[in-house]
Amino acid sequence: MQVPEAQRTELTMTIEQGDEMADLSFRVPQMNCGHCVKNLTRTLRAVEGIAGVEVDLHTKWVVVTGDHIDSEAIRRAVSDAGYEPEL
Ligand SMILES: [Cu+2]
Repeated sequence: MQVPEAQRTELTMTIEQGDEMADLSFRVPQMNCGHCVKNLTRTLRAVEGIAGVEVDLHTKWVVVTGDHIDSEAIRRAVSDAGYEPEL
């Protein structure tokens, strides 16, 4: 059975919580539907060093978790996906 993307993200974060994890949050005001959330989540999970991604469509806040978070790489990836991250 396929595990939905959102659950998989939660699972990853739970498993890795014991390690030295840092997180970074920023807003992406252009997000406006579930497609944006899926798209952004997939985009961010592909960025090296990122283990977990949480996206809140209502508040437009994104939280990424990982041990080597590179804000420049995140900015680039999100911009390439067509959004303007506020970070
Ligand atoms: Cu959308």
